Amino acid sequence: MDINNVYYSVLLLTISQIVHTSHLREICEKRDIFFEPFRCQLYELDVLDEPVTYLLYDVNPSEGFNLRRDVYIRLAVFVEYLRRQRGYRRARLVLPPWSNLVHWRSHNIDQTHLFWHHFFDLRSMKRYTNVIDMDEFFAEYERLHGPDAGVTLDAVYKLQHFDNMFEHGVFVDKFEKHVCPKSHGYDGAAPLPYFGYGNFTTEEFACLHFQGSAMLLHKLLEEYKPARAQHARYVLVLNAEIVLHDLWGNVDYWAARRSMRFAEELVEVAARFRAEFLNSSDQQDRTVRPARWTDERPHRTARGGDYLGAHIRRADFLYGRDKTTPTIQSAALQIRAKLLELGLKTVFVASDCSRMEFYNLKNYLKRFRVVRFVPEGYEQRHALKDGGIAIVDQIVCSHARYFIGTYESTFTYRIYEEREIIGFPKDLTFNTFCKSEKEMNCEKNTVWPIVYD
Ligand SMILES: Nc1nc2c(ncn2[C@@H]2O[C@H](COP(=O)(O)OP(=O)(O)OP(=O)(O)O)[C@@H](O)[C@H]2O)c(=O)[nH]1
Ligand SMILES: [Mg+2]
Repeated sequence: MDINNVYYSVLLLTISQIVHTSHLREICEKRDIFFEPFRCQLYELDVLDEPVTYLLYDVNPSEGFNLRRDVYIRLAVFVEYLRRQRGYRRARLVLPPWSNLVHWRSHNIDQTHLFWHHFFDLRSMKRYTNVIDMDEFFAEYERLHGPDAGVTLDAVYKLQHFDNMFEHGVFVDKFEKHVCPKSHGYDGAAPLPYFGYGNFTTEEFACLHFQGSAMLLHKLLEEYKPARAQHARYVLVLNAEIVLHDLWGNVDYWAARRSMRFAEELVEVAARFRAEFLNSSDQQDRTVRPARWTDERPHRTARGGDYLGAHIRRADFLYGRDKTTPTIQSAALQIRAKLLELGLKTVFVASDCSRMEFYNLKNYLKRFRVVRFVPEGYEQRHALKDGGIAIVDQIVCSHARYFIGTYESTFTYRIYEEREIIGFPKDLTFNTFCKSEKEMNCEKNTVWPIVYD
C-alpha cells in the first residue's frame, strides 16, 4: 500500500466518521453523546434506518389514578422489550396527561392536562425506559413537522374485550379487527376526541377485540406496519387497561415500579409534614434511599416513624364494596387495638372520607393523636392538586412503623409496594382492615413481595 492509498483510506475513514456521527446525533440522546461517546459510536448503523415509533395510549376514563399507574408499568415493560426488537429500537412511550379523574373532587381548581412530571420524577422513570411526557412529545412533533402542525397519527387502535374470553375453555392471546360500534366510531371529520386536545387527527381508526399481555402489541404493530418506510410512526392505543401484564410482580415489574419515584416537590411536602407533625425523618426512621433507584438493593431494615399509618378507603367503596369495608367505628376499634399492641400513640390517617367521618373517627380514638394531611391553604391545594394530596398521603403512610390498608384498594396496594421498596419487614406492611373488629380472620389483601434480579 503506497502512501497515497494510506492517505485516502484515512480520509475516507474520517468522512465516514463525520457521516456516522451526524447520524448519531439523531439516534443518541444529547447526554449520551456527551457522557457515553463510545457507546454511541457502537450503535449499529441499521438502527438509524428504523423509524421512531411513538406509542401513545389512554385508559378508560372511569379508572382511578392508581390503576393507571399499573397500566403504565405494563406498557413501560413492553416498550423496554420492544426497544430490543429489530425495527423498534427507537420506540418511545408517550405518557397520557392526567385530566379530571372521577375521584378528583376539588372543582374549584383546574385539573386538566396535568403532565406526569407534576406527580412523578420523570428523570427517574427515564432510567427504566424511553418515556416522554406529553409536552415533550408536542415539542418533538413540532421539531419534526414544523410549528402549528396538528398531530396526525398513523393509527388509533381502540381495544375491547372479546365477548367470549375462553374459546373451548382456554384463554389464548389474540386480537381481531371488528366494525366499530357507533358509540366508539370515529369518522375522521372532527378532531380525534383525545384528552380534549383538539389538534389530533388520525389516518386510520380501528376497533379491535384484544386479549393477551402487552407483548401481543408487538405482533399488532408488526401486522399493521405501514407498507412504505417512515421516519416516524405514531400509534395510539385506547383502552390500554385491556392489555395485561406479561408477568405481574416479576423483576421487570419491580424495576419499572421502582423507577416511578414521586416528584421531588411532593416528597418535600411530605417530609416537612412528617417532621412537623409526626417527628419522623429518614435518618431516624432508617428509610434513607439511594439517590437513584438503580442503586437500590434488597433489605428489610426500615423502621419507620413512631406512628401507625392507616388507609381508610370510603366514598364509592361504601356502595360497591360494603361487604368488606368497615364502618368508621369498626376501623377506629381496629386502629385502637393495634396502637395498644404496638405501644404507639399516634395514627396518621389517609382517607377519602368526609369531614364528618373524620370527626367521628377522632371521637372514637380520644386517647390517641389522630393526624391527617390537610393543605396549608388554597395556594398549596392549588399547587398540589387532588392527585398530589393523595400522593402525600401515600408517602406519609409509606413511612409509618406499621401500615393497615383497605381490602382490594389499588391505592392501598401502591402503598404496600412503596414500603416494599423502602425496605420494611413484610408483617409491618401487608395488613388489611376487616369488615368488623370482631372478625380477625377475614380475607386479607394479597402479599406481593418485592423481587430484585
Ligand atoms: N387524598 C386521598 N385521596 C384518596 C384516598 N383514598 C382514595 N383517594 C382518592 O380516590 C382515588 C381512588 O381511586 P384509585 O386510585 O383507583 O384506587 P381504588 O379506587 O382504591 O382502587 P380500585 O377501585 O381497585 O381501582 C384516588 O386516586 C384518590 O384520588 C386517600 O387516602 N387520600
Ligand atoms: Mg378505583
